[in-house]
Amino acid sequence: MTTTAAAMNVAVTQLCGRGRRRRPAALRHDHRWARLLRLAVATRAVRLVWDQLLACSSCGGGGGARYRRLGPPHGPDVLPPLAMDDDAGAHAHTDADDDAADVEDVVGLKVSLLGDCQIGKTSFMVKYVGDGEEPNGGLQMTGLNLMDKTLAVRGARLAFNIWDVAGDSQSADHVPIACKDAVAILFMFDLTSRCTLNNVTDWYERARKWNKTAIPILIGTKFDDFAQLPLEMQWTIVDEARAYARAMKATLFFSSATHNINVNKIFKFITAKLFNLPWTVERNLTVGEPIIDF
Ligand SMILES: Nc1nc2c(ncn2[C@@H]2O[C@H](COP(=O)(O)OP(=O)(O)OP(=O)(O)O)[C@@H](O)[C@H]2O)c(=O)[nH]1
Ligand SMILES: [Mg+2]
Repeated sequence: MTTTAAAMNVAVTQLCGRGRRRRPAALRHDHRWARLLRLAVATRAVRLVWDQLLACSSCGGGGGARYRRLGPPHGPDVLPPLAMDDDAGAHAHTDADDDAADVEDVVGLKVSLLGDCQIGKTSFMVKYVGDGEEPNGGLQMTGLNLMDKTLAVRGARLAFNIWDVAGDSQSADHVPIACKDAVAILFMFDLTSRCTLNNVTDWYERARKWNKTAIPILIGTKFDDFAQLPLEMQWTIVDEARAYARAMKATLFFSSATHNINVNKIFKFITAKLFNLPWTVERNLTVGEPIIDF
């Protein structure tokens, strides 16, 4: 293990240690009961969605199950079957979505994006939600962008509420609100800028103060630029990124918003993991390709 990885381990261990302050038992139980209840409702809704999807894919998209697909036909909006090149065509919520589900059965999933300046967080979010969409939402502040993407299947809807915190120091105040109640936190760094990977430790530490349960995902951005670097350099970064991911107990993805690599897949991974759905992502440890490690 590298010295950096060891240092990261120590940081994470200390962090976890600090996080173990105990609350009164009654409070803990209330909180846990509310979470369990929410999770049970959410799980039922998503299982319904998932069953419909499986039914649909098993009949080749026609016949048996009836559901309305969102966006252009080439887009894998609603948790399509896994394929390595299935990242094309993310689409924003549109008016057409509104009549796709006439039941107000929305499962909201808050996801936070954290990382240094200029590493591609906003580009990643915009790529996922849909090209041409501007960051918006019920809350607009300097340094904080919100976007929603709703996936609809007949009577059920799944809404990703994405909170994108700018990487400058003034925007760090938004970390608590962005992380609280998030189901997943995406810790992002630029694959072509090593210090942005080293700074993930700070982002992780800040985020875990406010949320100890969200699924951690480590994302190396700008894979398209990274792939142009000499292979030895790529090896070094891959090793280091994998060590960070292990220390954070995070799944590691290399992605490119520009080339739409592993953008949709990350959100599908979150959904499958949250609801224990029968969808698994394949590991890819081939240097020169977009790494996926867990
Ligand atoms: N080559 C390449 N450039 C990218 C990619 N994603 C984003 N960029 C570029 O990186 C720069 C920064 O992108 P942003 O999405 O604004 O970065 P950010 O992390 O939101 O930055 P802050 O809001 O300042 O924290 C822009 O010039 C993007 O065009 C990518 O996948 N590949
Ligand atoms: Mg941004």
